[in-house]
Amino acid sequence: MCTVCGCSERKPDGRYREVKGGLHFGMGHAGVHVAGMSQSRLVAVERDILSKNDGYAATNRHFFSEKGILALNLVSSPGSGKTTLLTRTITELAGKIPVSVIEGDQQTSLDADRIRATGAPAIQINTGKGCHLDAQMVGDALEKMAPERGSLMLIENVGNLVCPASFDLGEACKIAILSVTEGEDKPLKYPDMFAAASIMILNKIDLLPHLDFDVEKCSEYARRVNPGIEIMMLSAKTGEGFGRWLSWIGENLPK
Ligand SMILES: Nc1nc2c(ncn2[C@@H]2O[C@H](COP(=O)(O)OP(=O)(O)OP(=O)(O)O)[C@@H](O)[C@H]2O)c(=O)[nH]1
Ligand SMILES: [Mg+2]
Repeated sequence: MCTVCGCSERKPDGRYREVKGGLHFGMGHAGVHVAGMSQSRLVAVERDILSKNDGYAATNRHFFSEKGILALNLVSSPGSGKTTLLTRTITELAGKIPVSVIEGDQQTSLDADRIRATGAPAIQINTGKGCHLDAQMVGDALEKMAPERGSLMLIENVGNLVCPASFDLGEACKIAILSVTEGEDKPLKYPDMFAAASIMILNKIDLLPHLDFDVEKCSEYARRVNPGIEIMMLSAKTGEGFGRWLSWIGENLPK
């Protein structure tokens, strides 16, 4: 019997494994540790949460498919440039593709205000203590927004490189944005996010001359966790590299 939480699992399987230089709490079958909760209980709770989420995600995906909408889920750490990327994307696509935005943040409507300033419709979701958007929240926002047929729906997730990886919102794909000021090691440190993403956008490349960020190494790390990931380099500030991003959107809009 575990002396800490009273579960029937024993250390190291139930709580941690000793690894070189430390303790790894993610090697039990739940892949995560919560104080006082057994691995099997954790697996049951996660399955319950994610299966309910998947039901809502399927409804959202059906909605997008029926309306010929390309929905993208933008995920990253705080401040990597998601909203800047969105505002430039909206401006560049003005008069060509209608765009609407769902913004996710714990608090404030600052990002939705930035989007609305471009003229595009935006709805802000505040998650309170929550660290990610879930599919039910997005479904509620869709009911209020009624996005146009054949449009682009950009969903900016809460700035967090961990939790949004696990939640399907019904999007066509997740796009991970990593700015070059964050360091090239992030795909290895937060592998779930880069494994879940179809594209990694390396943003803020205008700053590369001032940094020691290793683009080759970062790309190799991203491909190590996700061999199929597409990598785009751009600057949401200057617009450098934006052509490829805009072409990708055009190619992936439902015909
Ligand atoms: N130099 C440079 N700065 C950028 C670029 N993109 C964004 N920034 C700056 O980075 C800061 C954060 O940008 P945001 O677009 O607010 O980042 P975000 O990911 O939406 O942030 P959260 O919503 O808080 O997670 C701002 O000061 C932007 O002006 C870029 O390509 N180059
Ligand atoms: Mg933002």
